[in-house]
Amino acid sequence: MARIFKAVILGAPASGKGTISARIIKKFNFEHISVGDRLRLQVKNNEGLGIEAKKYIDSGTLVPDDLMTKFVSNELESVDKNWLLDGFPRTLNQAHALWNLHKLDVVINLDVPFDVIIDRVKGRWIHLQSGRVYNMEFNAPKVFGKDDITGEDLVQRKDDQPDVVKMRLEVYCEITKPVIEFFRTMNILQNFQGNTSDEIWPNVVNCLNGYLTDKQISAKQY
Ligand code: G5P
Ligand code: MG
Repeated sequence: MARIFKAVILGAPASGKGTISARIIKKFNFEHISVGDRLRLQVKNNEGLGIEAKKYIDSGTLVPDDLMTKFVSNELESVDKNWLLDGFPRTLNQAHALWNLHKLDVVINLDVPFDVIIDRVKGRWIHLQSGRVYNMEFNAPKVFGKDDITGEDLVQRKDDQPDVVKMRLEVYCEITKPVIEFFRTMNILQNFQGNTSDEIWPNVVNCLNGYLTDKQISAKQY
């Protein structure tokens, strides 16, 4: 059996992790595990970690490490194909915990200027059930307020309000940035700079194609 390729995607809030991840899973054979999407669904259903996590998410602060690490290791246990973890780790404790459990192949870091992020986040709408993400200027839904695939309602995230976005960016600078350095010292960090996802995407494809020349790793289109 082919071995499982293990990847993480990092980046500031609204840097395009969900957008680039959706393109990766469309092109390559990965399962996308977006920690934020899975938490939001549990918040909506008032179940599992969602009950405890709601107050942290709404205020733009981080859910405690022990809860998050348990949540993510459980989510990863049932995955039997290449995976792309989005939104974890976000603290050095989480990074060490993940590294102890899984030796990652690559960490994709999206490096997008904060002024670009602040501008684009205002136009974000999401489909809660699937995590599909839209933007009124960049990738608008075909029908305003409706998901392209299911026709269900789109919602705006509470934590996309300007004061909460500011808090999330501060938390990112103080707590998450050291995680990038941690993976740099492990020699698995790939940094992608750009103002748009379209600019970043071809470089991500080249990078993953490089890894996927390894015959052990299966790809959808190759
Ligand atoms: P999340 O859900 O992981 P964030 O803050 O890391 O939240 P977010 O907001 O989901 O990340 P993203 O996925 O990086 O952003 O970005 P995206 O959704 O793809 O793109 C943002 C917007 O820009 C979209 O509208 C998209 O269409 C648009 N866009 C993309 N590219 C372009 C472009 O080129 N041009 C334009 N104009 N627009 C574009 O975490 C949420 C909370 O959960 C908790 C925390 O409370 C966190 O705040 N949490 C954790 N807590 C502790 N530890 C962890 N590991 C945690 N993980 C989650
Ligand atoms: Mg996201």
